[in-house]
Amino acid sequence: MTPILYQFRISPYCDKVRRAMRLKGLAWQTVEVPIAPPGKFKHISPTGKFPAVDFGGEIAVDSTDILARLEALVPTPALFPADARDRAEALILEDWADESLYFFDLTMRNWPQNRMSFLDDLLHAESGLKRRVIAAVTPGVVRGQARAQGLGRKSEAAVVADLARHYDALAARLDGRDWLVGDAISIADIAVRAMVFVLDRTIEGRALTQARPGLDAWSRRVDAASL
Ligand SMILES: N[C@@H](CCC(=O)N[C@@H](CS)C(=O)NCC(=O)O)C(=O)O
Repeated sequence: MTPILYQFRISPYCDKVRRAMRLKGLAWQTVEVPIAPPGKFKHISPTGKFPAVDFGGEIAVDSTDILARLEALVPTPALFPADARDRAEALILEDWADESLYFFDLTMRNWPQNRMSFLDDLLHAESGLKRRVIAAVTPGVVRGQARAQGLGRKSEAAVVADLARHYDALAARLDGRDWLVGDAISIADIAVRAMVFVLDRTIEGRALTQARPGLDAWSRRVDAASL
């Protein structure tokens, strides 16, 4: 059985799933979900959110649930630490990446100075009129999502200061150790790296990573294991 990943290539949650599958040495097939019109794969993901993975007819949606399924399918190398306290920490960090860092991605990639690379990544499979229409509509839609969450109401300087604080916390946690939790790569490293990876595609995010050698070295370490 070869799992089928339904993805938006640009999505850090989809990157997280790809990294987990590579780490576990799994082969998979990819179906790229079109940005528009929405709903084409509603039978796969009723919420319209991706990633979704078809495991031989059983569909898993949500990257956290998908990683749990992958862990059951291929237990080693383990992504969920065996020690209960480490596992709890890893899951908290994973959720922080998914539910907090993600909104820095959504907010910062839509800033005018970063928008060109954002739209290029988002629309890699689109051309012609469809590409122009989605490119025209997307900034307003994404701005609305960022404002609804709250980060999008802050000044650029305040957002960068918030992210710098988060990166300082990551750098401090990584001081003297290779991985975020315990002594092996885990779901925490995969989830956080997937977000840092897209944030590195913003001018401000890249500068923040480069100013923290420990964070930069960890990024390369996670990539070597999962890219
Ligand atoms: N909690 C979900 C989040 C997935 C998610 O929000 N994916 C975005 C792409 S980055 C999406 O599908 N957005 C489409 C939509 O909201 O309609 C996970 O971990 O998989």
